[in-house]
Amino acid sequence: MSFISRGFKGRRRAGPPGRLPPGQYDVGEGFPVLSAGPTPHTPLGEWDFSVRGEVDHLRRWTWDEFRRLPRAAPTVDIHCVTSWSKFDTRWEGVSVDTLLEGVDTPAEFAVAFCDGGYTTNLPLADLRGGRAWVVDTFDGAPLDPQHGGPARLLVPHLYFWKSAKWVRGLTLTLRDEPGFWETFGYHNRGDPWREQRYAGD
Ligand SMILES: Nc1nc2c(c(=O)[nH]1)N[C@H]1C(S)=C(S)[C@@H](COP(=O)(O)O)O[C@H]1N2
Ligand SMILES: [Mo]
Repeated sequence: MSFISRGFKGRRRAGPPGRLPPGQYDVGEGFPVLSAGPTPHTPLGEWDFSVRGEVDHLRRWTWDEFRRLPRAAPTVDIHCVTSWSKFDTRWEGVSVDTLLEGVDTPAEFAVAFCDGGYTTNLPLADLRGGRAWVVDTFDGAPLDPQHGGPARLLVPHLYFWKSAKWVRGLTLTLRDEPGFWETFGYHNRGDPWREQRYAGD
């Protein structure tokens, strides 16, 4: 009965109909910070983004080169495995499709790697097709270091741990290699609509 669940859930909101995956609640205006370690601060002059591994040749962009790539401005809902969701988050950056353009590869998987050592694995198919970005701007302002600035991966159709903060590149791989949380028992793919939170879900 709805009045009972409202009593138990307190201020937790349901959000717009049809947009809240199972077991999630709408965090509203808040934006929690979840980091497994300290926030790295890489000077932009030392920053680069590379696509490496199973590639015909290494792709690498300096910060200035990255900033000159064609830009995209996705507004998306994000879903953290700890059960908060946030609707209509506004980002700007570069589509992963743009970064993979012309890359000749037999790889079917990728590992995103980051300053600080965090990694997360994804099927390349989840990074293609206009569903993944490397973003440097949130809500019209440079991405806060706590939230992954200067740049983070954004893969909103999967749980937010796949959206690697302080991302520095993608290693394309023939075989699927579990990343940081995936090694600690989180689901390998992490589709929030199928509630793939932990291995075996
Ligand atoms: N490099 C790095 N990226 C990361 C993490 C991390 O610890 N290190 N945490 C992940 C998890 S579990 C979540 S829920 C989101 C949190 O992003 P936020 O701090 O911007 O909310 O970042 C993901 N990306
Ligand atoms: Mo998370």
